Amino acid sequence: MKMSLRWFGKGHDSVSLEEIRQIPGCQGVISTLYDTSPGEVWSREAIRGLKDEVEAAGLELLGIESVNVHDDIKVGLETRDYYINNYIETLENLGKEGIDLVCYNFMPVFDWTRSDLAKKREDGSTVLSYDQEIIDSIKPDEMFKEMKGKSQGFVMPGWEPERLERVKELFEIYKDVDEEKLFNNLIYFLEAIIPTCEKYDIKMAIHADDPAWSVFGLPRIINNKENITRLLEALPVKNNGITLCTGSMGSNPDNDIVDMIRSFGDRIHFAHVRNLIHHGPGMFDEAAHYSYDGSLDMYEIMKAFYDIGFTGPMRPDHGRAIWGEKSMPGYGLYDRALGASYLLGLWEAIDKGQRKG
Ligand code: DNO
Repeated sequence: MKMSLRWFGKGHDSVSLEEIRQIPGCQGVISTLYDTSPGEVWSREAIRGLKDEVEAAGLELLGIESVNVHDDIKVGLETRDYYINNYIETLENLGKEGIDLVCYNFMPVFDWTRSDLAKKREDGSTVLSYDQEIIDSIKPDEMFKEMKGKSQGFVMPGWEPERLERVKELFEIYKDVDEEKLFNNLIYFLEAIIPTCEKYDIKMAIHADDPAWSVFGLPRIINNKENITRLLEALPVKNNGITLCTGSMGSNPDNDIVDMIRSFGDRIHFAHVRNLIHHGPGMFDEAAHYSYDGSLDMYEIMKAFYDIGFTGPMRPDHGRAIWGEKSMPGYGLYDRALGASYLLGLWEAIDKGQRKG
């Protein structure tokens, strides 16, 4: 396992590479070209620029999160082949620069969704939170405005202002896309790109739907063991893999994360590890990574990753906002650094315990 932190790039992130470098055991970052839009070809020069910048700080660029998929591909419009070709070109350029992990998602309209980005906890920290009742009471475009208002001035991934302008149009183009169609469009996309991934050994790692159920009536297909198994079996090659995000999958208490990790095994290429507290159906708060702060058992999760021989990048996912830090919601330095240290501590204990046993 390679511990990493997500980094949004200079000018986009409140956290610097120099700070990340000082987190013990953190080998690298997961980043993206934040100034590009879905469907655009990433140039080799731009990729190399990002890589050089990361390496100059003594870190490795361990993967890309995300190369976003254009909506025309998800909807299955005629124009999709054009955007798929662009995606392939981007993959080729990434491959030539030695990048071997690409995280992406196939969620319509919204990437992740929360009803609150700064819910106050008893200890004075704030966390991201989700309450289905609140979501049901707002319209999608209001949702965008609200997220923007609460994002501390940062542009959050998946909530870019240009998407807000198009939200009504986006809902319109997705209106005939049900789960079956979305799934078929995903397979169409993967069949087209996998040969390039195989050529450059790029592992595609689809991110779970967050939360793991339908929001605003939109279809969801990467939300439970059955659906993920269907995807992995539809294209049974290693490069068609997943990002196991404990927080997204864990939003639904029916999802047994430990079982999923053990079942998906070497098709997991990237791990997002965070904890959350379930409050009831469709209601949860994010939490500190520590097992006893939330509903997920981090020891069992880390043990499962250890047992499957996981060698890919792992990152502590969203943290609380603590110690007065101002950052993109969920992506401050302090709580994610605590999370990384805690997860590495669990890993060391599991590893040493195993070797003695
Ligand atoms: C939110 C993240 C997502 C994730 C994408 C992957 O914090 O987990 O934005 O990066 O869904 O494409």
